[in-house]
Amino acid sequence: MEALKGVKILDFTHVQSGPTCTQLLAWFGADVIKVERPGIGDITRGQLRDIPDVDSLYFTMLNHNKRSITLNGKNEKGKEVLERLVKTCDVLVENFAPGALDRMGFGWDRIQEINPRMIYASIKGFGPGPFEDCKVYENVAQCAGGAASTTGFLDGPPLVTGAQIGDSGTGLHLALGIVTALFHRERSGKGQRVQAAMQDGVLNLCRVKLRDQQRLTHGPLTEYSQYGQDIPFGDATPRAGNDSGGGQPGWILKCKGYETDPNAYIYFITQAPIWGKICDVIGKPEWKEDPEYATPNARLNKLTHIFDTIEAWTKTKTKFEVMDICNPLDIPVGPILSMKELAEEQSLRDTGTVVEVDHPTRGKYLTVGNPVKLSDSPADVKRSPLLGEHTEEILEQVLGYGTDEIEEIRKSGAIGD
Ligand code: CAO
Repeated sequence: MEALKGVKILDFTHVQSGPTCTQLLAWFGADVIKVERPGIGDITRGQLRDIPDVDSLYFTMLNHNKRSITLNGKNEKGKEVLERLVKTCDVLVENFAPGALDRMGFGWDRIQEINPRMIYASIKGFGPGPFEDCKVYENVAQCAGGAASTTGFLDGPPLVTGAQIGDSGTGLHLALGIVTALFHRERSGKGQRVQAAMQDGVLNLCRVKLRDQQRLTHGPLTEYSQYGQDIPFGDATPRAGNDSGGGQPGWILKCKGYETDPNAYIYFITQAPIWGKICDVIGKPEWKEDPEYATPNARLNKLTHIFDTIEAWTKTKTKFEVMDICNPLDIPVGPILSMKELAEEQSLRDTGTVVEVDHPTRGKYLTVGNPVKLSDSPADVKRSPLLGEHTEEILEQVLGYGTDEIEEIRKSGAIGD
């Protein structure tokens, strides 16, 4: 049984952050009704297109399991329909630029008047403060949330990461807020406002870097490579290259074939309890007893030399051979997997994490399925809707409009041609 069966989501989201949230809710079984502008729709339908006149992968991969209704929220008749949707649905989710829904006449006060049980969930770039009116995209959030200043190499510029922690990350945060508010509504009978700012979401994911910021006032960060390299620390958490985040030193090391394969690398962690096994594997058994290497503290100022030595060994093996040798010894290692390798990985297909979907105009494509697995409520990934594919169905079945009324709505231009 679908866990969120019966929950109706009025989905006013677009681009990536909001759609990530409502897609998750749809996978958990909610009925997600995506409202799109007639004739235009979510702007991503037409962005980064790989096939002419076909919804882009950007759109299809973020809007599975939803229904699409076209509706002009600025048209009088459209507003009437929208009001009916607000009355009928449990949750409204939006990630417009600040103030857009208020300008349309559907601010929080109005929503509460129409439906006091409604949960009104929003993503914005920033919370209240100096930047609250700004429009924000992924990389802006990564920069403003502390990720960019702490990513990259010490001697290079700040870096953004390929993981969409600003958009998809904040969508995830919002989804948690929504189900929490739904749980609360079960007991209180009242809806509430749920807000997630992208800056806050990124900072939440960068929590350990704020930890390090405070540790800095008590001395150098000894697990950072720069400590062993005698490079002084400044007054803010520095970029740490590929250093591992915690107290278990790690680094990305070259493997066999790295000269031609950009992903022939492995992440290698020198976890303290298995130090002896590492020494044996890399041919340095003498390091086990040598006081200069035997303890984690003694090793801290030699990490660069230690990883160079381990790399001399990993360079003689493929990343998968390193995995095969190290995993039985409990040495934590992780291959650098390319998107190509992930797309072809059978175990990810078997668990439904990578799914092949069929689309009427695109044909077959791959997507990432629900990464959160519920034992009694498996997610069945269904293709994204075409623009306005369910307009009549929703007007009729969800809102109870009759044929004549639908004709009248159509004539007003509220749902397009
Ligand atoms: N009917 C009528 N009008 C509609 C409509 C509908 N169904 N759907 C959208 N619109 C209107 C909005 O009301 C808005 O009109 P006004 O500006 O007149 O109020 C207009 O379309 C454009 O909305 P927008 O400003 O949100 O869109 P944009 O492309 O200019 O900006 C973005 C995009 C993402 C920068 C902005 O929405 C934003 O900052 N969102 C919050 C943060 C966020 O989620 N960012 C991540 C996006 S993913 O990278």
